[in-house]
Amino acid sequence: MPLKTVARMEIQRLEILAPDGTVDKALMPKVSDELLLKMYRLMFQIRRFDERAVKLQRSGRLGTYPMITGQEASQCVPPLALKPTDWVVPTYRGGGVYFARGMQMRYALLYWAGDDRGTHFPDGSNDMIFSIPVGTHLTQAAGLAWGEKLKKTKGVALTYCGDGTSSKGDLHEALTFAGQFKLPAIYLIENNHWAISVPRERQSASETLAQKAWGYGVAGLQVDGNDALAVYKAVTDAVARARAGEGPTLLECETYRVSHHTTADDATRYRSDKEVESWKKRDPIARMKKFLTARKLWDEKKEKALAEATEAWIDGEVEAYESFPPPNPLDMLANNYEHAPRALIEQRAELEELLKFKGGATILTELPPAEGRFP
Ligand SMILES: Cc1ncc(C[n+]2csc(CCOP(=O)(O)OP(=O)(O)O)c2C)c(N)n1
Ligand SMILES: [Mg+2]
Repeated sequence: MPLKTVARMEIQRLEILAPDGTVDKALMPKVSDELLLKMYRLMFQIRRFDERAVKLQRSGRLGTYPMITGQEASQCVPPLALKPTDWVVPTYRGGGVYFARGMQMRYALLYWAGDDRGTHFPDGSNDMIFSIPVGTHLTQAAGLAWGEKLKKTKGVALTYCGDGTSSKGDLHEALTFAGQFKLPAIYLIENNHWAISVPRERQSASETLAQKAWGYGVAGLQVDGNDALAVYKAVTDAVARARAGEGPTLLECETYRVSHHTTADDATRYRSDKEVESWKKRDPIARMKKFLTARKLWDEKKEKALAEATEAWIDGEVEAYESFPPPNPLDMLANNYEHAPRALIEQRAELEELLKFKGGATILTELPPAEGRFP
C-alpha cells in the first residue's frame, strides 16, 4: 500500500518588472504615477546616500556602516504599503526602510557614529531602531503584532531579516508564535545571497527560504526583490491579509548585496567579480528607470534635477549630523533600565566625577578596575 499524502507544499515566485523595464501586465498592481515616481526617487536617493556614507566612513567621519546598494527595492518599497501607525522593525541593513518611513538621515548617521542620539524618532512613530544582533528583533515584531491584534487596531508589524538570520532559532520561534496566533505580521527575508562570507548555498539545504513559512502555517511567497512592483504587490497583499485577520506572511525577497558586508569587510576575498557583475544587470533602480521612461514619466532632465537635489539634500544631512554637539559620555549609561542597579548608579556617579575633574575630556581608560566593588 502506498503511503497516503497528507499535505503538499508549493512555493510561488512573483516577478512583474523585468530587468529590461517591461512589465507583466496581468500581474501589475494598481499604483498611481505619483507612487511609481516616489518609489524611484526613494531608491535613487538612498543609493546616493549609501555612496556618501561609505566615503564618510573611509575618511574617518563615520563608524562602521552596512551598505544598502542593490537592495533598494526590498528596502524602500514595503513601507509604502503601510500606514504610519503600523510597526516597522528593521535590521542594521535597513537604512532604506528607515528613509522610506520618513526619517531624517542625519540621525542614521549619528547612529552609525555610535551616538545614542541616533536612536531618536519623532513622537508617535512606530518604528524600531536597526537591530544589530541578528534575529533578536523577530520575536519582538511578533509581540508588537500581537499587541495590535489584542487592541483590535488592525495595525500590522513588518519586520526584516537576512538569509543568514533565517537560519537562527529566533525566526522559528517568531513564526511558530505568529502562525499559531494568526498575527498581523509580515516577515520579509532579504535574501541578498550572502551572510558576511557565507553564501546562500551553504546557509541552508532548504530549496527556497519562502518555504520555511509552510512549517508554521504561515503564507509564504518568493519575490524578485529587485523588482519594485513585485515587492509592492507582495507586501500590499500581505498587509491586506493581515488586516483581514488572515494571519502572517513570510516573503523571501531575492536580491543581492552588491557591496561589502559592511565597511569593515572585504568581499573580494570570498566572491568573484563575475558574480557581482551578473547581479548588477538586475539592478532595481535601472529597471525602474527604463519602465518609467517608457511610460513617459521620466527623462534625463528629470534625472539630472533629482541628482542635484539629492546631492544638496545629502550635504544638508551630513552638515546637520556633523553639527551635533559631542555626546555626553554619561549617556552611555542612560536608558538601559527603568530602575538602574546599584552598580550602574555607582559607575555613573564615578564617571560624572571624573568628567568634572577632566573638564569633560574622554578619559574612560583611566577608570579604576571594577572588580570586587559590587555585591
Ligand atoms: C546574535 C548575533 N550573532 C552574530 C552576529 C554577527 N553578524 C553580523 S551580520 C551577520 C550575518 C547576517 O547575514 P544575513 O542575515 O544574511 O544579513 P545581511 O548582513 O546579509 O543583510 C552576523 C553573523 C550578530 N550581529 N548578532
Ligand atoms: Mg544576507
